[in-house]
Amino acid sequence: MSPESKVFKEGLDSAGKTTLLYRLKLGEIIATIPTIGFNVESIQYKDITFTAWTLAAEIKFDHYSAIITRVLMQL
Ligand SMILES: Nc1nc2c(ncn2[C@@H]2O[C@H](COP(=O)(O)OP(=O)(O)OP(=O)(O)O)[C@@H](O)[C@H]2O)c(=O)[nH]1
Ligand SMILES: [Mg+2]
Repeated sequence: MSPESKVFKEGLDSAGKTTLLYRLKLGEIIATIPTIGFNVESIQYKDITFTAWTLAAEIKFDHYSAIITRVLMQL
């Protein structure tokens, strides 16, 4: 991973995407609720800075492909 990278995470409902995002950002496990839409956080981890997007599992690719395409174009 380059010093500044962008990461897009997608996974099954309750797979732990948001938990991992905030574990890296805050260094601790926080209580989460199911994501509505998506989370975006800029994270510094060791000597790497990256922007991480986690997308709600509830978002269905066939219904929201335009939204997802716009998100991916930011990466
Ligand atoms: N046992 C266990 N539980 C975990 C782990 N990671 C996350 N969880 C739990 O799983 C539940 C769902 O975690 P989230 O991080 O909200 O999952 P998500 O993938 O963001 O879910 P959506 O936002 O609904 O897509 C929470 O109760 C977490 O505490 C893990 O590694 N082990
Ligand atoms: Mg989530």
